[in-house]
Amino acid sequence: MIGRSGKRVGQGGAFITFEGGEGAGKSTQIARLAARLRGAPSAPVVTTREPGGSAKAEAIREALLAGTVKRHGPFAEALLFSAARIDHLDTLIRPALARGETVLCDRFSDSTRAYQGAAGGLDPALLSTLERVVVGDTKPDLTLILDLDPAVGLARAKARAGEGEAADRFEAEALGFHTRLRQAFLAIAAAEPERCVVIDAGLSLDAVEEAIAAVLAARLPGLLSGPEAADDAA
Ligand code: T5A
Repeated sequence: MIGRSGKRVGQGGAFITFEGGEGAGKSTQIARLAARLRGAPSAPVVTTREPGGSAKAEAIREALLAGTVKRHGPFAEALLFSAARIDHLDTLIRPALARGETVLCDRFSDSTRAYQGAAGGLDPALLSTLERVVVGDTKPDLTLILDLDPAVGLARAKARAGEGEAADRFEAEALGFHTRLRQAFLAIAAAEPERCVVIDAGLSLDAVEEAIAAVLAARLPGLLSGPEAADDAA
């Protein structure tokens, strides 16, 4: 099977992105899936995140999450998320995929579509042009959209941050913004069902982990069970 990122899935790795609102459980589930994949006879696994994942992109992350770019508007923010993504793709994601590794990425271009587009008000056509330029052919093989009531996700993020720690630039937005985000991610999933799967992130940690493993077994069988399973499924 040829994946969307342009290489054989099953004998090599795959590019898998995790998307969703604040506190949906992406980081937690990436760590669990990475542990599961590392115990399987599959390709080596790299975990990473956006914004970030490379030295330059992590520096841009700091400015974006501190809110120093907010006053320049959502287009400036989209450009900076894109600048970070270009470096991340060039220095980490594409080299790992070229080595046949599996890349698990916490947020990717769907977050720009949802946060700067649907919730921030940028023209979707403009963002899709930007995405074509920035991402090119390096599209995810699979995108897991962790869907959760935004009030629950924000409460989880707040509880994890602990008392006294301020919300970051996007956590601090009103509930209406986060509700638009949720709708935007569900619309992306509905528009691209061959790439995206919605996971109910309101379930227990273990139940979400099992739901993700079931999706992988169905969509990318070689990753959890080795190349033979992928060949059998082909
Ligand atoms: N952004 C990003 C844009 O605007 N445009 C873009 O293009 C990109 C790439 C990144 C911010 O940047 C924005 C989006 C974001 O606002 P971030 O700090 O990386 O900032 O924010 P998030 O990606 O939202 O990360 P979070 O850590 O807030 O959320 P996660 O990773 O979804 O959640 P996680 O796993 O850390 O879990 C949060 C807490 O909930 C618990 C966990 O134990 C943890 O305490 N939890 C559960 N509790 C009960 N049941 C479950 N099923 C649970 N799952 C997790």
